[in-house]
Amino acid sequence: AGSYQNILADKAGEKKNVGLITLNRPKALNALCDALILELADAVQSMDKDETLGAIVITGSEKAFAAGADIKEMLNQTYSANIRSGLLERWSDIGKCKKPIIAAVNGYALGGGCELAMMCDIIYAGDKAKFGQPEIIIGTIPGAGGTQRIARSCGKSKAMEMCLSGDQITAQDAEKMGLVSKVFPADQLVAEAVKLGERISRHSPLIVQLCKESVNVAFETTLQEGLRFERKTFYATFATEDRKEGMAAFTEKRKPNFKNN
Ligand code: CO8
Repeated sequence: AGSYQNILADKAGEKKNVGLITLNRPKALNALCDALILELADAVQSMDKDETLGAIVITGSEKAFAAGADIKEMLNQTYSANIRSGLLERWSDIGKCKKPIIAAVNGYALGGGCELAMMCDIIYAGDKAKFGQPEIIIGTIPGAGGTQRIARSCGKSKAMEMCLSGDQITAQDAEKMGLVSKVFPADQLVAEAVKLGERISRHSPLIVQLCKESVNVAFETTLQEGLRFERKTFYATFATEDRKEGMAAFTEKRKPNFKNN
C-alpha cells in the first residue's frame, strides 16, 4: 500500500498474511473526513487484490476507533451538494471487499464509526469500547447503514433504542446483543484480531471468499433463496482443487496445501 495521510496500512501476523489498517487521525478522534474515507477505500481495495493476504483487520486508537463522520466538514453541506458530489459513494467500496474484514474496536465507535465497524464481517471489541449512533443528537440520522444493520443483526427494539436515544452502549452490552462477537482487554485486542485473521488465512482463500459471500446473502434475501444460494455454492466447491485437497488431507491425516484454485 502507498503512503497515506490519515491511515496506516501494514501487513501483520507471523507470515505477514493479514492486512492491518489503522485509522490515524488522532486530533479528531479518527472522524471520517472525505480524505480518510478515500484512503480507507483505496487501502481496502489494494489489500483485497493482494494475494499474500488472507484477511484484513481495521482498527483505530485506544481512545477512538472512529468518532463518526466529520461534523466540521458536514456543517455547511447542502442537500443539493450532497446529490451532486454523491456524498459517501466511495463508502460502499469498503463493503465490496471479497476478503474477510475484522473490525478491532477500542474506544469510541460512534455514528459513521459504528457503521464502519458494522460494515466489517466480524467485530472484536476492547473492554472499554463504546458504540453508539448519536446522529439524532446533532439533528440528523445514520447515513451509512446504522438504521439497517443494527435492525438486521440485533432486532428492532435495540436498533430503535440506539438510533432514537443516541445513547452509547458498552462493549459488554454490544456483545450481549450480538453486535460484537468477543471482548478482550484493550491492549490485547489488535493482536487477537490479527490471530483470528491468521486462522482464517490458513484456509483456501477461494473457499473463504465463497463462504463470506454466502453468509452475506442471509442479510439480503429470504431464507429459501439463501438456502438455495448456499447449496449451489456448496456444490460449486466440488469444482475446485482446494476442496479435493482439503478432504484428501483429512483422510491422509496431514495438513492441507491449498493452492487458491
Ligand atoms: N467530527 C469532527 N471532529 C470531531 C468529531 C467528529 N465526529 N469527534 C470528535 N472530534 C474532535 C473534536 O472536535 C475535538 O477537536 P478540537 O480539540 O479541535 O475541538 C477532538 O476531536 C477531541 O474531541 P473531544 O474534545 O470532544 O473529546 P472528548 O473525549 O471530550 O469526547 C466524544 C469524545 C464523546 C467522542 C465527542 O468528541 C463526541 O461526541 N464526538 C462526536 C460524536 C458524534 O456525534 N458522531 C456522529 C457524527 S454524525 C455521523 O457519523 C453521520 C454518519 C453518516 C455516514 C458517515 C460515513 C462516514
